[in-house]
Amino acid sequence: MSVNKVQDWEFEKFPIDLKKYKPFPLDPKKDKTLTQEQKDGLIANISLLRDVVVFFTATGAARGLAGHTGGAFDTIPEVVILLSFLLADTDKSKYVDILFDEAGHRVATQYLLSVLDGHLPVEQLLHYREAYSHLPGHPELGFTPGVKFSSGRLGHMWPLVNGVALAEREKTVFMLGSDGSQQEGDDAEAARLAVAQGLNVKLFIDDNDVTIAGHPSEYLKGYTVAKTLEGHGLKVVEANGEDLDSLYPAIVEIMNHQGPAAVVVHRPMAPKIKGIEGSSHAHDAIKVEPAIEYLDPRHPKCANILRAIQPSTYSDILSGSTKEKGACRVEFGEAVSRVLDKTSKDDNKSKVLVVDSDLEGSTGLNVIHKKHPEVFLSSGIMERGNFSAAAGWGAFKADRFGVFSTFSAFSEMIISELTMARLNFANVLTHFSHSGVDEMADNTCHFGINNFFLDNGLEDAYETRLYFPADCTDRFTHPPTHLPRIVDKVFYEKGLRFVFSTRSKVPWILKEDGSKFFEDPSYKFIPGKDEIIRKGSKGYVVSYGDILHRALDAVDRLRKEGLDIGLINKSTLNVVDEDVIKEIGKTEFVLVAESLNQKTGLGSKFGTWLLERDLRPRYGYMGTNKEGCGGLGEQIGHQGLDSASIALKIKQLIK
Ligand SMILES: Cc1ncc(C[n+]2csc(CCOP(=O)(O)OP(=O)(O)O)c2C)c(N)n1
Repeated sequence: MSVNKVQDWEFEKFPIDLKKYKPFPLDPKKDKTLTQEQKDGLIANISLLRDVVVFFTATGAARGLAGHTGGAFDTIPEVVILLSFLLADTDKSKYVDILFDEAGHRVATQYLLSVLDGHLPVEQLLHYREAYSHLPGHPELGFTPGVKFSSGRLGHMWPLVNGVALAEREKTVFMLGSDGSQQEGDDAEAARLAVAQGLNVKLFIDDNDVTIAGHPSEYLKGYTVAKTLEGHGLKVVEANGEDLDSLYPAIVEIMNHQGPAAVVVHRPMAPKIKGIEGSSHAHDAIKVEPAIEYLDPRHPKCANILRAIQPSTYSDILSGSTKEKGACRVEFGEAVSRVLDKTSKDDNKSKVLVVDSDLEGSTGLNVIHKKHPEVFLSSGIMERGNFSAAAGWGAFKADRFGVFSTFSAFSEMIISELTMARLNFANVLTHFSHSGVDEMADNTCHFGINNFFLDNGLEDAYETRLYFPADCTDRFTHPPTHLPRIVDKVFYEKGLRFVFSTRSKVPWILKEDGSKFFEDPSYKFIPGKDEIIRKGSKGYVVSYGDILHRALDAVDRLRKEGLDIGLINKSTLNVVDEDVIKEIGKTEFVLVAESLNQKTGLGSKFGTWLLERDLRPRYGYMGTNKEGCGGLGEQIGHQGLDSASIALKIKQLIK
């Protein structure tokens, strides 16, 4: 369970005095320039709110819950000015009073607004991203008091904001934007609609030239936010975000323009925070040391609280698997690199193209970037276009293979592109990391649970295979285990091949004699064949991925009680292994346990597969069935997918 030392800490409600925040009204029609007093007031408010953001986002970092600081910190000047506009709109006739944000990871702003609006007690901010704190990694409407919209998948907000503007024609709608989110194709569509319809949408785009993997000016040459929007027909004004003499008039100018308009706000990310300014490290939650250095001279109490917080610990050592764990998502890059090591750089270059979408560090592609730059393409946050580029590379000519990767949640974005890739006989190996829900403090919008949507071709279509490795190579002992064997086997196969991994590390699956199951030299990965992890006669659990070791713990415990229950690892998710289904279908029960969506996952199909074969064991299935609770490992218990819940379900199926 998480250790929360802050609750024992002696401090008045919150160690920064938010009463010092003194908002005042501004009307962009009348207050076209700022008096010195207004300027000073804005500067004081900006500085105060920025300190609050640094402090409470750093509590997430201190607990090991990650999070984001820089983006929210950046946009505070725009937020403070917009709050002044809202304050001047006394009869609420001019503006929709929501600061929509297309970069949902900047959720710290929304939590702060919720506090300022009196919906959240300020001390709640100290529980940023903790499980059950109702402060998850992205804003969720209906989940956090005072939060007014849901956001978190980049590029998805502006199109919705257009709808709000269409519904409230007489009002102006604000949206905070980012140079990362603006890379998404949906934003281009939204721009066209906003211009065609003359919508009163005003964008305030933090153009800090930082995203997760680096600087757009380096990896996406030719991309400029301002020129893009101008090209679509918006009114665009550029400003220096750290100079009110530049920022305020720019904001006033677009506010007085009828129709869609944007201020493109230039600034280095996290300006003046020593150690992270201008770097992509500022995108994530600020690390404790620079936060302490920043806060010590301003709010020593905050710095002391950060020093006192202990990282959350979450331990679930289970029987049947090792206590050590490995990161399959990182190992994917290693496994691909090992395949590429076998051929010359020239050969690789002519055959393989690996396309990243700004997540190389999270999905393991950075290993390929480093070891095999000859095949690597850094690209922007443009999953649809990037997937299709990988597919186009892998189509139309034999012996070419595209590789693509991002989080599983965003697999939902490429479904249509996938259909066209299939109809063009494309050969693409895609790694979707962050599958399931484990350790997803980013919460529901980042759940990667609809992976079966990817198997959306017809029975006679070009081949689609979904693979979910159970464990990865042990960095210390090295013999290949499950993931590298799968990658090695399928890398140069034809068709659309998907490899899934989880955000969380997973342990190594053990045989009953204690040796590693997938390290056995006699083990061969055969696509479409299930692995029998434990043989049983009474009934079977069918599982895979991050639930396999949890199911194994449940099965082993019940076996010790004398119940002869077996366990299957269904590593090829979408192919029926006729031998195995026959064997398990003849036992008393079959339980599918998985972390994908209970509505669309394996469990929603397996029962049909059994009935089609006239196999009628008692049948149960369990998968992700609830919106998230935030936090890390707590997500699994929240979904009832822990080993105790699996054991209970097995017992319910035994008569
Ligand atoms: C559709 C989608 N793709 C990828 C991500 C993962 N992601 C979260 S933030 C981010 C970078 C965003 O950069 P920017 O919006 O400029 O924010 P900043 O770094 O300034 O905070 C990425 C790639 C996502 N949330 N949604």
